[in-house]
Amino acid sequence: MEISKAELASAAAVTGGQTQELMGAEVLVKALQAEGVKYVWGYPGGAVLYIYDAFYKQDTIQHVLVRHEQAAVHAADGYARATGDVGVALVTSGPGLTNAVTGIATAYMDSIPMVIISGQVPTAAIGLDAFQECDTVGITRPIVKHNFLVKDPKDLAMTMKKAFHIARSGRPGPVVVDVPKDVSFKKVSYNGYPDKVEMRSYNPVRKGHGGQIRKALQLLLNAKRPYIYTGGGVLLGNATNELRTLVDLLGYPVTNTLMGLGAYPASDRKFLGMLGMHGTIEANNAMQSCDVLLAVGARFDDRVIGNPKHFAQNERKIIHIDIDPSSISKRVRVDIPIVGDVKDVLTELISMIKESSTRPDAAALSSWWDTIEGWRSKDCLKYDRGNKDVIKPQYVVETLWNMTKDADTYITSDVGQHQMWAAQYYRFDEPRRWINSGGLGTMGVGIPYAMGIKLAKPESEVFCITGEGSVQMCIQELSTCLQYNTPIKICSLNNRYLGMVRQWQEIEYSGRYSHSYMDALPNFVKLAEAYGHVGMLIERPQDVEPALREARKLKDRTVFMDFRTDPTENVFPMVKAGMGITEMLLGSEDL
Ligand SMILES: Cc1cc2nc3c(=O)[nH]c(=O)nc-3n(C[C@H](O)[C@H](O)[C@H](O)COP(=O)(O)OP(=O)(O)OC[C@H]3O[C@@H](n4cnc5c(N)ncnc54)[C@H](O)[C@@H]3O)c2cc1C
Ligand SMILES: Cc1ncc(C[n+]2csc(CCOP(=O)(O)OP(=O)(O)O)c2C)c(N)n1
Ligand SMILES: [Mg+2]
Repeated sequence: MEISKAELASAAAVTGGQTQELMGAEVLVKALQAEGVKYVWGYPGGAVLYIYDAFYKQDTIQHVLVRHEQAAVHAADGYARATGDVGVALVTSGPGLTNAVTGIATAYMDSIPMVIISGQVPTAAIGLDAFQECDTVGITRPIVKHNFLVKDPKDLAMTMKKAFHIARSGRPGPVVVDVPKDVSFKKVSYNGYPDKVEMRSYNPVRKGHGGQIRKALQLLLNAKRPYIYTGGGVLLGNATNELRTLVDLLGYPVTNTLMGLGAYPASDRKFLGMLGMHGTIEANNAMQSCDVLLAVGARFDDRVIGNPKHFAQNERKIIHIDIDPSSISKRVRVDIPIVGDVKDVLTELISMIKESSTRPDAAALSSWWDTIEGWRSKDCLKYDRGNKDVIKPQYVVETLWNMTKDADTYITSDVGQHQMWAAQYYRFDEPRRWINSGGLGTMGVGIPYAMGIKLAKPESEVFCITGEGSVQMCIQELSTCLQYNTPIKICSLNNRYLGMVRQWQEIEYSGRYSHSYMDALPNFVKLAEAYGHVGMLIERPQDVEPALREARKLKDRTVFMDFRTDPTENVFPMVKAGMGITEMLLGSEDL
């Protein structure tokens, strides 16, 4: 549903500048309208019925009725990741909220801006074990950027203003607004939505310290083996252009974390691929061997640095740009911290480089690049491409990439081996096109992410790369896809195993495959058809490309492609638990 600005303004404003007597629920909806919210994913229940009633009386916000609250939060989260806007979900009290918890934690771990509105029992009943009561503020406290329990409808408008501000500013994150039933029912004088918000205790820094940036510049320009390590913060801060300019000016090698893929174009030669547990040799070796590391919006996750003792063995100077001071020196000691917004800081750094007469040491850089090319020549992502007997999972992803690289495409994934193959073999050149759960690693996000994005981007092609394990965790949303006409393409790399678990059991638990195999799986083709969609079974390598081509032709249909892939394929490179990031297993011969 497209909403004109005029409609929105009139929806959110008070008629003729007059005070209106409104129910709390109506104030809430006006707040959402004033924030420019277009979509809300939710599920009704007793505690939110006044809010649902207020939704019934408006037509600028489209509400999407999901089939499970977890999916409501994931869908809103996927929308937020793809668009940069705040995602909004609405759930009822008690089980509605507890079902939403996984979605909230998922968004929190990846710093995604969201507002989750939950119903609560009436204020007088709080603490009395009332029907469908749970301590929402207590339950969600460790997994939100902030949460509010609104006790008076007079506070609703300002609370919503604060919630959106907190969610999207600084290091983004989910904010829960818990609304007791009487607060949504009571009438209150409404004077319009606040246009300003001030919180003395919350003032995230945007501009980096000039002196620190200057020190960083000196280190960077004098480096012999420089490396730029970038993460999700570049995407969250919409700073891909600045990153590109910086890399072009310096000519230094660059890597992305799993969360940062697309922050720098994967097809550019200066990109060394993803680093970390399943990163490339060149990306991991450069991390270990560099003498100056510029970390940009990346948080030195344990999947990235491997064994911290091994990481610390090589001396390097570290510059860390991050908007959240608590990210700095959390896992590794940093030499030059720069707290600020990545876009602001990179802009300043770029202008200092342009003004400076010093240039990178060309001879040292050229020798560094020679070393890197040596690592790259090992071609660590090679696999049995020509296999005619069994579908290699990498081949499905690579074929999809070849077919869609020039198209307007979004790729979501679930969690497991398929996620890593998607990250390694789909080469993302643009920001916000790769949507996955990195920090919490939540199986089940793939379909809700895809349907959330497709609603907002109806002209784009949205693919969900999943596994037969993960896809069953939110499969009920196929029903939502039909109702709201969000035709997505699901590529299930069905290896008949909880493959990532099986891989760990093979490598770390001497092949004791404890409960990583499902003896009974549904017929996914029939299941897709039962939900009103198209199902395809693909069993031979030569059928992969035709199936993808046919699915893409079915523009208006959701298509479930059940690719029967090699059940024992493993993800390589792999850094085993406790090992250093350069101690990689490169293939089954290393096992
Ligand atoms: C099965 C599996 C395997 C995985 N394997 C790997 C792997 O091999 N390699 C890998 O990289 N990851 C891997 N991960 C993901 C990993 O767990 C982490 O989620 C990921 O490494 C974190 O990425 P990041 O450092 O970019 O941080 P993010 O979680 O994206 O954090 C972003 C950082 O940027 C900061 N920030 C936010 N906004 C701004 C702004 N405007 N300006 C400045 N700073 C900002 C934040 O404060 C934060 O510190 C795997 C996950 C799973 C589930
Ligand atoms: C909700 C949840 N439960 C358990 C896990 C642990 N886990 C990580 S990957 C994985 C297996 C995923 O299997 P599948 O979806 O078939 O993907 P594959 O690894 O086979 O590609 C499991 C169980 C998780 N990440 N999320
Ligand atoms: Mg599987």
